[in-house]
Amino acid sequence: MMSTVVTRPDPVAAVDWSNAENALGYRPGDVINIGWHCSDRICQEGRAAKTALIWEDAAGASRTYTFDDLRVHSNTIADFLAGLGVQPGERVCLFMDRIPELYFGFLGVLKMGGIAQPLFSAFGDESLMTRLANAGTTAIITQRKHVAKVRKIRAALPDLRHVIVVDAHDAPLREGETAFDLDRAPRVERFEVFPSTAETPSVLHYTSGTTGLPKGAQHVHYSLISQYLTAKVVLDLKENDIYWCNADPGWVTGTSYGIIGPWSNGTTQVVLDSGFSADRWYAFLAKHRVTVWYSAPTAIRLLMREGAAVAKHHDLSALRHLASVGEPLNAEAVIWSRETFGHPFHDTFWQTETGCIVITNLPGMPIKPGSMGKPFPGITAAVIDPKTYEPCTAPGRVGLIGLRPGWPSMIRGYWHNPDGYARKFVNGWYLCGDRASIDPDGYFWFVGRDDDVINTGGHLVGPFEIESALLEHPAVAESAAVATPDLVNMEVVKAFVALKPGITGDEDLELDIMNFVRKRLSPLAMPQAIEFVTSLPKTRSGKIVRRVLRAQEFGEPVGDISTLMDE
Ligand code: 6R9
Repeated sequence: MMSTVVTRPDPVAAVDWSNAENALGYRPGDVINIGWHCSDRICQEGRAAKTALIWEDAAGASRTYTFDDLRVHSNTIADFLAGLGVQPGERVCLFMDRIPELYFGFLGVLKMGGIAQPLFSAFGDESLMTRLANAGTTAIITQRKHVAKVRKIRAALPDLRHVIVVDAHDAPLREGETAFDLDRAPRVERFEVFPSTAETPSVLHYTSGTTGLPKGAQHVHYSLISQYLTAKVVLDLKENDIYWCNADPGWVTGTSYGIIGPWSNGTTQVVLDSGFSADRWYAFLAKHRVTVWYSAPTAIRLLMREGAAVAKHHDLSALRHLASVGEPLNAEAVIWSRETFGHPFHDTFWQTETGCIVITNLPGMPIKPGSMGKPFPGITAAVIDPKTYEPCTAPGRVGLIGLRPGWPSMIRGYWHNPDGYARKFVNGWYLCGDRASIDPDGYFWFVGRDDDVINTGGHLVGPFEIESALLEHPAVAESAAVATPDLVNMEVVKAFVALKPGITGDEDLELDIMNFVRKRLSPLAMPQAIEFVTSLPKTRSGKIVRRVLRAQEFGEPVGDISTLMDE
């Protein structure tokens, strides 16, 4: 019988992590620093004058930077941080819109040996607070428009010694805040890059699970090996490509494939710091003659909703390779993109924890629309039986996605949470928390998450964080946050709320609660619907059973409810 442990897709059977080590000139024990590899090394290879970044904002302002600019600007920020006394190993949070300083700052933090902690600028003060407190962050680099959120929580963050504002210009700052202006700062041509080695911590990304607050996924500099190779092979990056990854670096896609992957390959990339608009996006693709585009299913569904005709107004003939990540890529989206752009979106599956693409449709591999493809060479993936924790041998059986640990970009732990990390491993497999099946040809088919995490528009939000925020609202006694279906975002947050005695729920209260969560957490975490209930389904030990509510929302069978409390 055919085994459903799949290790190698056919088209690139010769690809191996050692290819990346050789290409990057890395030998075990060498110094390896992502910041240096993405800038200085490219310059040393004779590509200093090559364009690294073309940046544009919502208003149409645009700036272009070479790899030498990347080198010098990241040096300048690294030198500035070191000058403030920020030490190697300390966490430096990047809390900015997608402005050039975010990208240079990311490389600069890594160059001085700090741990880069990127967070979405859309986060409210409570989301920010949770993550800065957990990481014991020393410095935060932000913009004037976001500094108020930092001010609100600063007194509760004793480790936060430096608040750096990149666009203060001559506006007054508060005591303990420091202005940094890249255009005015003396250019630092030479900076002694921190001699990090393979296991030196590099990036800390916060990701949501079912229980507890978000966990800090801790990456190391050696992750570069995986990110370099998967960007080159899966995204098919070539010397003359113009590459666009429309992910924000607050999300792992925006760092692994919005900074490290492309720049370690010396690829020119474009960044659009602006919200979604089909016309704007197509105009951007056309203007810059983008050749490789890495996007996400929700964005693709939004484009589909606008209709193929909008695309026809723009010259998208430069596009040659499309890829997608973050949520299930439905078959219709693959077929639509083939018809509209002449190229199908290639699905890629991975996680904050994996650091790189692990299951994918490689370029040249026949695509089965709706399937995630096969494991990347060097990754051993299987569907694990949830009872025996052995790989399912029968094709088509649904089980848990399991990966054999040990590839370069796998996280080395959750920050200050070794137990949480240990719980992800069973019987020698790292369990992703997702369910899938494998067909007789070895293609993986995503089925759903195996926990209560809500995937809204490709962003994971944890029910615990939302419920904690809900409980702070004066009218709320108890709550459960679950996913409810949505045409564009696939899932959105719905909250079931039991009110305190004497309070009745009405539309005003509903809006008030929604805004309350939006301000504290983020627009994505905000419940799009609130249902007032008198009680919530619970286990006999008093735990709220979200899966019952979720199943109702999706019209699915509720499953075994024999342990639920009879209310
Ligand atoms: C990169 C990233 C990881 C979770 C993952 C799964 C979902 C990601 C997917 C996908 C179906 C795909 N996911 N890619 N589901 N098809 N191609 O998304 O990281 O934010 O940690 O999310 O996202 O549920 O476990 P992260």
